[in-house]
Amino acid sequence: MSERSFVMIKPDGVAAGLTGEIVSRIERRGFEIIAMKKTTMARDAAESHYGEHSEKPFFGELVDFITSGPVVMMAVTGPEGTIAALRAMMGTTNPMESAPGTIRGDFATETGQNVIHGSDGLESAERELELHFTKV
Ligand code: D4T
Repeated sequence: MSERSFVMIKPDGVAAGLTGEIVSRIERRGFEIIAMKKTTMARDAAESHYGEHSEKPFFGELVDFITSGPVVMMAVTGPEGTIAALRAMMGTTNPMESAPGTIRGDFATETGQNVIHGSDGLESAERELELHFTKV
């Protein structure tokens, strides 16, 4: 059984020149990147992507931030457990609590600008892949 996830380097990560480092970590771990693109997310796509947070006080800032510059989107596959393993590589949502060695633990300090996104489950992965890569 294989599993696929939607992974995205956020505008802060792209602006900091972390694309190569993050792509390299994903590849060296043994996961396969089956699609990748650099794009600036449209506002309606961002509102849909973060739809579960639409009532949260940080929603407006979140959408402003994620549409503020180019992101790098990837469809990543690997064996069963890949979605969770990618989340573990990323670290916790609040980077100040992320372990050293994780992407956020090495490269971020703020929850609102935490460098990377990865789907948090099978359903969200399929939803996000369809939203951002209609043909993957
Ligand atoms: P994403 O979805 O970006 O990978 O983040 P997480 O899965 O780790 O965390 P999340 O869905 O809880 O939050 C989505 C997004 O909102 C930002 N955020 C979150 C924020 O700016 N302030 C907050 O208080 C929280 C909880 C960061 C990630």
